[in-house]
Amino acid sequence: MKIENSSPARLVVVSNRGPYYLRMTKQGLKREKTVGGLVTSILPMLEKRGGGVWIAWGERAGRYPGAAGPSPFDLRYISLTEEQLQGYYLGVANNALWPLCHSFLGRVHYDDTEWETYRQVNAQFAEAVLEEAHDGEIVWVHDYHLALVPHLVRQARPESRLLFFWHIPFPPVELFRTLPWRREILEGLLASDIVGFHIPEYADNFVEAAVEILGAEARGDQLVYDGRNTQVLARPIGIDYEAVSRTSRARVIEERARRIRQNLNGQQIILGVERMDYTKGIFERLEAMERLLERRPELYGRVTLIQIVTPSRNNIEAYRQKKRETDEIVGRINGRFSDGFWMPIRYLYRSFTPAELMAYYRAADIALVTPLRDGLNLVAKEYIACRPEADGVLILSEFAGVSQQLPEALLVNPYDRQDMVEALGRALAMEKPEQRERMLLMQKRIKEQDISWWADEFLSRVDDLAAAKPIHRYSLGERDMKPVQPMPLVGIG
Ligand code: GDG
Repeated sequence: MKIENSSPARLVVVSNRGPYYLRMTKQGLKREKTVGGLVTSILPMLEKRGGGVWIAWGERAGRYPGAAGPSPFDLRYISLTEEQLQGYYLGVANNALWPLCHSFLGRVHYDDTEWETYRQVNAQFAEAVLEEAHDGEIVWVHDYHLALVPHLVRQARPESRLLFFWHIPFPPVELFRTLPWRREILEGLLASDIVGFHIPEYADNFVEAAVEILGAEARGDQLVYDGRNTQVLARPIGIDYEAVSRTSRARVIEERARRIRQNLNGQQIILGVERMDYTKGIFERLEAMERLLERRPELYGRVTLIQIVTPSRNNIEAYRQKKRETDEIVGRINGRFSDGFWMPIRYLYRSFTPAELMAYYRAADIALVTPLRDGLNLVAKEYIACRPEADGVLILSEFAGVSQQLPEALLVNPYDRQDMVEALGRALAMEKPEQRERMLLMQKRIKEQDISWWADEFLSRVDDLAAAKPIHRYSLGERDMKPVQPMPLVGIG
């Protein structure tokens, strides 16, 4: 079933960041797409669905029909004060939940005052939801910034149809226990009809936390708590494969890719693309590159790593620190190995347009996607979609959720430099037939499990729940308890 036909219900999407930055110019209001994994997938989903509203934080608060452009949905931007952003976004979301969920316990900072702000801001989002959502509409809340919203909406409007998707890993219960607000977060999420994660490991961690910390009861894929059921579902988010693949074949992108290759005189190109973040393993990857060059002098002048890093969260010290470390190691490696004609690392620290990015994907012989931990990772999927000749090699961290969908990639442990060096060696030497065999399998899967598939996996289920229409809607046994199809992924325990 395609999303277009799956349900007539209008969708209310709620997330911290919206799809566009809006700024006033002499020509009027201009919009510019924001960068990040959530927007990459959710924007085409809402566009395809053809109606709805997206509620998010935005500097220009207000309601924008057509999302201030020709979009088929409206935007509702909520304004937050500097102090609120500090506590809710930089504090709880980025200094507590982000490191905790990526298992970086040493970077975690818990602060009660910031938590108060997080609650306050979640209440503000919930209020906007209550204003925007009408009877029968589906409210789909996204990510760890807004974990309390489902509970707040449910309290005010018990019959709401609520979905929640958690885009980052959900940590093992031993780590999650350290969170002072663990009960509230779990209760917040359990007010949803469905809570979604990318892969079964995160869903299992969540179920374990709900059982151990809240005393919820696990029944199949349902959690029973406080007199109601919540379905827990693992489905990896997709990209708009057809659109990405089609655009990447455009003449202008081909031409740009050709120029990138020409500039590097036919060298083999290795590519890294990410936001500046300590979870993405940029530093470790550069160390692996250094070791490769130490061991293989015959590669001098024959291989270049293009490392694109998009500035992100640079008002947090941990991020500024990572930026300094990255600058230093790039300087060290280039200083050590460059010979005046060749430079092993091209380090591009800025934001690119989607078209520019696609040209890099097309130009690269190898994509090096080696986060230390990543909920899923869309860069790997985009690289695959941008290989019309079905060539190229993907080196992928086993700690990225997407590795479960892509066993044909060269899987590596990003903490193990030797493993990374060996994978680079293998990738540089891989013959075209092997590249093709692996790439075709990956393309098939990522194309099938695209954004429409993913959205439909959730939306059709929430429709089924509504169709069941029990009298006491949330009491056990009255919901549609049909078993969920086994997850169509490979290699999951
Ligand atoms: C979170 C989770 C999960 C990057 N630089 C530029 C740019 N990008 C785009 C990429 C890609 C997106 O940003 C990054 O997505 P990721 O999935 O790799 O990572 P996060 O932003 O951390 O996303 C992640 C995701 O949510 C979805 O659930 O996969 O695990 O952490 O689309 O192409 N885009 C443009 N210019 C850039 O310079 N235009």
